[in-house]
Amino acid sequence: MDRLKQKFYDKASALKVEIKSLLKEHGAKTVGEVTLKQVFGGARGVKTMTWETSALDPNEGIRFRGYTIPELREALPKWKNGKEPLPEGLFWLMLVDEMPTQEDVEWLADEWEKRSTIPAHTYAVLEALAPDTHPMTQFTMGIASMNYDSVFAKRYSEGMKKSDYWDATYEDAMNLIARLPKLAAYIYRKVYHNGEHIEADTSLDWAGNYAHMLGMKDADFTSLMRLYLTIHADHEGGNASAHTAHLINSTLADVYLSYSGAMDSLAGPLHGLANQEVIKWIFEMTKQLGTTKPSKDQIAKYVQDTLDSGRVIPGYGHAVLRKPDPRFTAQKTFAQEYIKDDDYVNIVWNLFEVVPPILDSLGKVKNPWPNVDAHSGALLVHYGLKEYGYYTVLFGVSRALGVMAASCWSRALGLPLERPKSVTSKWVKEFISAS
Ligand code: CMX
Repeated sequence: MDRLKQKFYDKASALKVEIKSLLKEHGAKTVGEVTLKQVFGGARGVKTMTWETSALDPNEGIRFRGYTIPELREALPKWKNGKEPLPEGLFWLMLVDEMPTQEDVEWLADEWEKRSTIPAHTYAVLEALAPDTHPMTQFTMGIASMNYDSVFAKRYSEGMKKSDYWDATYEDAMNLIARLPKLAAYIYRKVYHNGEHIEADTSLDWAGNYAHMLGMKDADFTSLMRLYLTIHADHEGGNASAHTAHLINSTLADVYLSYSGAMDSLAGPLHGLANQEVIKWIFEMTKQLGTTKPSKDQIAKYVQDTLDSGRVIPGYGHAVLRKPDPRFTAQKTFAQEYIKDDDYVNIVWNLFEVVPPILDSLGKVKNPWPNVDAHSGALLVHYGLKEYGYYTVLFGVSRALGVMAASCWSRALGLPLERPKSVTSKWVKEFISAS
């Protein structure tokens, strides 16, 4: 058994015993009430699952195993002389709740490199699609096609014991994460660079190799990728993509199927696709105004026009957060450190001043502040990755880290099939008259 797998097994076995006795003693305790507003309103705030890898506070934002993003930027191991945290380290932390050493992350980078081969039939699936199929559709189909060699699916069909589910899930999760940069880079080069693919550089880390296979040469872009793939990795379990994976996974479908479903969820404009929508909307603004240096008054009018036309302001608002997203702040800090006077970065910063009071004035928006998607596009454009139809794939590569770690926990803890209750509007009316 490899060192990470052994560590995970020891931790998960201990927690499983603990949860069993905790439920025996306290299983009947109430953790909250559900109002009719929540029943009709997308279950906001209803506690319905456990998710070990991260927790989201409305005011403070995300903590990964107790660490904030600025803390992780300091504490996680770096690559060679790099300044940015390595996603390998975050995966280790999320999976086993221990800060990894330099040696641990180097072992993991090496392990993922060994597991990174994409099956030939997956490339054939991608090549069979209409060439201008959206990159997220290509991504989800590529991922689903790899269920063909799922360790979990194979062992299940051979009669695997329940107590071994975690083992097969760990193998699939490690293989899937290892393959994603190659799959994602293949899609990028196929759609935007005439299929001129770039061989992996096996001496690099997971994020560094991804940047290399995309064809991005600037060392600062590689640093951005290490940070980007770290901060997008997890946002507790209730967000649409993580929750989709959790639901599918609970049927004992393997992680290729559950993660493909998660990516279908991420591809919606109210969730991950917002990162493409933000920069598209900013490009439309600069085109309409005929300048890449719009004044704050011009920006305010453009924002108001967008609202008047019945659309949302992409990159703003959140179902849980009630303050600026620390993932937005981390990207702003990166831009302040690495980038001098970029027109699109300046627009993003001016939007940060202009949008919140306008959204506040509507009197209905619960969170007028920027979310993670408000900033990422301007950074990518700065380094020359301007094909915004691809942006959600980058988000999707990162999100696998949290969702795969959490999937291992779900199987190790033996979490059951998820099956909440629905009611009809007729039931609601009868319930009201009876109460
Ligand atoms: N622009 C305009 N109106 C907004 C808004 C925004 N950015 N955010 C919320 N609102 C509106 C809602 O549409 C809703 O209006 P109606 O009552 O007329 O339907 C009202 O304000 C109340 O919504 P809310 O309770 O504040 O927000 P929700 O929890 O319902 O929705 C979210 C959250 C993210 C879908 C919403 O803020 C939004 O549409 N934002 C823009 C899209 C976006 O950036 N999504 C990315 C989120 C991060 C991610 O998952 O990647």
